[in-house]
Amino acid sequence: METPSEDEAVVPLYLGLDLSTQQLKAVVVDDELKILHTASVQFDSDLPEFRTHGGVVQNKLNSLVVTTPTLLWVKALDMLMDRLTVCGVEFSKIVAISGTAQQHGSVFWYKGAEETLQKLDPSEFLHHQLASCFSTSNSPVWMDSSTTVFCRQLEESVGGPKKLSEITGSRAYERFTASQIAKVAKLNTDAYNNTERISLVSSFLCSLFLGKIAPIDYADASGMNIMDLQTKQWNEKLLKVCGGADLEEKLGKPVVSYTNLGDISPYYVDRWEFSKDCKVIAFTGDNPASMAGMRLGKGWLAISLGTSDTLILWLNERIVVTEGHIFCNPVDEDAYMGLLCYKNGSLTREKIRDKCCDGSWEIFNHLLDSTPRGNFGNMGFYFATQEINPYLQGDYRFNKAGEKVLKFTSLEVEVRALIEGQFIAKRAHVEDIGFDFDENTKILATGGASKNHAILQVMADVFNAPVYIQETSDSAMLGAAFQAKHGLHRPTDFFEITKCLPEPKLVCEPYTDSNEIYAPMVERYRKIAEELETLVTPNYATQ
Ligand code: 5FX
Repeated sequence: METPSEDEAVVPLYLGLDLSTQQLKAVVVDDELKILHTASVQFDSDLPEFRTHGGVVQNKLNSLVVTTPTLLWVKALDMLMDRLTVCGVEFSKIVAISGTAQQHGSVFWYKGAEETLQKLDPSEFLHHQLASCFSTSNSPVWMDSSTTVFCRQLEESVGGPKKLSEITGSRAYERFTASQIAKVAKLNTDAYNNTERISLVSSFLCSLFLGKIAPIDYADASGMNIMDLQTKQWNEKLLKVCGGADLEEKLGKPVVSYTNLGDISPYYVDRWEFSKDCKVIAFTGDNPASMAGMRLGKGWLAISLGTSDTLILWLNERIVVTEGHIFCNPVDEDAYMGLLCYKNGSLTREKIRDKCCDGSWEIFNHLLDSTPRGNFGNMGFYFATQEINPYLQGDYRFNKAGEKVLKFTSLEVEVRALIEGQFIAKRAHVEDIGFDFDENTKILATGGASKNHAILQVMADVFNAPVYIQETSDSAMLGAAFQAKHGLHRPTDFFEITKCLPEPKLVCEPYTDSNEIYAPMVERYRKIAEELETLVTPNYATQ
């Protein structure tokens, strides 16, 4: 057999897509996973005809109802493909595609939609051909919180929130798909009855590439409140409460997250000159894809410090949790991932910075560095907006004797109380979700505040673990591109596929006495949170 000349040798490329709340983005990487091209479409500014704000439409009569016109996403894909062409992407070299999308949102395909997908005309835009393919023209998205009554029904049907969490990995949340489907089935029955299939946003985008309705992957399916995490099948009782006998068929069978679903639709071969052998790998949710993009393996905990703080962690086993979420692991079907979301992130940190430091991070860091670890026994918990976990709002300050105080004695104590308090609570929750802390624990810090060394030092000390950072941003989109290569090359392990990438950089190590100082403070936090929470009655509709 002749070896191909350099010109003839095909350099494989991989395409990763990310359909987030405000934009649709794509990245093309080479075989070494090096970024070659990126392109994006901003929903508000590039598609103004849909009149979205931040990519969504808030219902004028009921602000809890938040949706995105489904056709906007289709049109965004038409535009994105044009932009990738202008960038000079050689579609014929792409050997595999995968993608990711905001979690929990749903797409209701009208009867006959799959046939339309199978017979797409390559001379026409997708959005012209799919205009009448949706039985609800607006897709509920993760920001919707209008389904409280259906959440309670779901929990009651299986014996309470804890039982629902035991089955699905989470108690009922308004944004999770099961209660959203139940709402459509109950309040928009005609649309529900005319629905051929229901996709998550991720599997919907995947369907557009596959030319038929794509299966939902295990990791994103775990954000629905309807899949049994043990059997990885839809739970019969929950199917019944949400939709009825035909819901199982509408959802299709879920699959392992890195499943190779087969060849790309001929539409892309004819219209964009993709190779007919290009494979489509199952798409997943943005948090699981971020886990892949950060290459978060065993022993790693990712802490994203942004508008809302988010923690993602690798779990070997699953335990039952009533706060936080357990999802199937996107890169290893035998493992799980934990997800903890907090509403009080950078805005709360900025509020204290403005109050104590005239808006200066420099002064903030100076104050943080000038107070001792443990803050003389003072502890503070600050929730500028209603927090999910713990379910509290307001500022709570405690002195060394455990007494509630209205003010601390100095600004530096306040600043340290804020940062220590945020990490102490997170450490308690990470322990509660089943993460094993040991000498191999490593933290990956991401998001805006991960550039702040003083904050990262407190993180290292409270968690008693070294803190690392990584150059890359857009971890969900990159995770999708890595998953494209992983899915194509299975059974090769994900970490083998991605080992060509640079290692994260160590930025902070804990002081040797950190655990002695913070382990008792974590215990103190547990007691304080429990006591404070008994004083409030949760109104879960705001979560
Ligand atoms: C997670 O449960 C969420 O609702 C969000 O992180 C969305 O996935 C954002 F897209």
